Amino acid sequence: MFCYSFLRHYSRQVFQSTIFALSSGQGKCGVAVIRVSGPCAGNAIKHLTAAQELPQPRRATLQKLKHPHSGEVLDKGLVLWFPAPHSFTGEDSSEFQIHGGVAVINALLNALGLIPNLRLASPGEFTKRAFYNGKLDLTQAEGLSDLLSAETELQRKQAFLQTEGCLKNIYNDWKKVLVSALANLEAYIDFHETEVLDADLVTNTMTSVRQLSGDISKHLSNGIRGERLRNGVKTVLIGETNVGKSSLANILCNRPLSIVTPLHGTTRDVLEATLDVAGYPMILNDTAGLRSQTSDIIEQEGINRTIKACEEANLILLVVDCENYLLWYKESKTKNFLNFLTFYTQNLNIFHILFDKDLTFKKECIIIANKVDLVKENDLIHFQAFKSVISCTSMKGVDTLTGIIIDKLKLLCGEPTKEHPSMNQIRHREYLTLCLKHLESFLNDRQSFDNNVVFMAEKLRKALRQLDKLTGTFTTEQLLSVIFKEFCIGK
Ligand SMILES: Nc1nc2c(ncn2[C@@H]2O[C@H](COP(=O)(O)OP(=O)(O)OP(=O)(O)O)[C@@H](O)[C@H]2O)c(=O)[nH]1
Ligand SMILES: [Mg+2]
Repeated sequence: MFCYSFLRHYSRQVFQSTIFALSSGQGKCGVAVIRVSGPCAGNAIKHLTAAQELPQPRRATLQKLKHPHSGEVLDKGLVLWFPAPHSFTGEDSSEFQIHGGVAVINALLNALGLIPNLRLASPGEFTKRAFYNGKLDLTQAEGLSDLLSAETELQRKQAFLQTEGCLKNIYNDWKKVLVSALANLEAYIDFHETEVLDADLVTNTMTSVRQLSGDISKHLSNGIRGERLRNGVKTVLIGETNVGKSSLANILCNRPLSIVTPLHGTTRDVLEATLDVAGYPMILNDTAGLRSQTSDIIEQEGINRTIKACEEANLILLVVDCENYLLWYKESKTKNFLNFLTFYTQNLNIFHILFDKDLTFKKECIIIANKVDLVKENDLIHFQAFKSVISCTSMKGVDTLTGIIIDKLKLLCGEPTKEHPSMNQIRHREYLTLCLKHLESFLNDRQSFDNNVVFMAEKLRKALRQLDKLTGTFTTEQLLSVIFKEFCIGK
């Protein structure tokens, strides 16, 4: 009968060493938390408090903490005892909440180092132990790492849902589908020549694998949003020289990121700022203004960099000078906005980056007309085609523009939800893509079911293996060290 032995599950591991580290942030603070985990975590409490008995589990008690050799009182703080398996790591653990001064922390860390079998933890070691002890899977561990690095509200939300197991649940459900499909195939292999099997067995198996393959494809294409939310939306300000790109960059950043002068070609480099826009992370680039003719090699290099940034951008803020637009408008016979955009972007040599041949946008783009304060009242009517008409000098239209930017960020990142959590890392994409490849290859073999069924089962096994790698049911020490080294010490 079907053998499940290729599923290598991690059973609870017993580590010999007991590790400790400062788990709260570095530097002076009100309260610092030192965490200890491993077989001697209880001993740590006994050595530092000189008590015979351990405190009641999970109850904070205020105790004097003493040097394990001299008995000198180093500090007074809360002591907590978490016997295994009811702790973060799944091991015996203890926690000391002490005064957050640098010398106090060092004194306690030195004291712990004197206790036999205790050593300082390496980065991510607590979480790694939690993983080995089945407290969390790899996607949850990654979520935890992201939660510690989250800088915006929606990054926090996405990471938190992941620590809660939202991705894990989806991937485990998919694994169940594959395990059951494999069981069907095994039944078919073993019995179809000798016994009467359910007539729908093959059809049902194919249907469930097809459904799964559709779900994974959808998850992969939606995943691009989660990746943007995790990494930040690369947003590039682009346009002719002197149109006010840097002025707008400074407004969006709320600080003088770039130099602004009345001279054309002021900005030479790509300047970058990371912003939190209504909870969405934005990596904003101000760039060198584009013009076709320049003999200045520094400016030319700036322009090359602008083009590169534009190619890599998720969102383009294309800035146009109102007065320049009016000049075009008054001379134009068609007065067609798309004609203007073609003319403008062709002049700047970025038409091919922004537009497909049929004049649809390749990238998300907001077209902004700046310096509206210089436009006469009766000319304002000619700007109706612009979504955003602003003045960086008077701030007119800037709030509306911010709203438009937020809408675009929503579109690009989506909103993380419990029901439809998004994959968000290259690691996820790699394994899911491989999994899908095996499933598609399986589905394409449909015609040769009878002669090929053993071979087909192997394809499902390979697909399942990718999901196992994703959740860490099957993994290598090498991969784990890459994931856990992202963590700080004490987590
Ligand atoms: N009247 C008016 N002047 C503006 C406005 N925005 C910017 N300026 C002025 O336009 C000039 C150019 O502004 P920048 O922000 O340096 O323009 P830029 O597009 O970054 O220019 P480059 O870096 O040379 O490509 C400066 O003198 C700004 O003060 C505006 O809304 N109205
Ligand atoms: Mg500039």
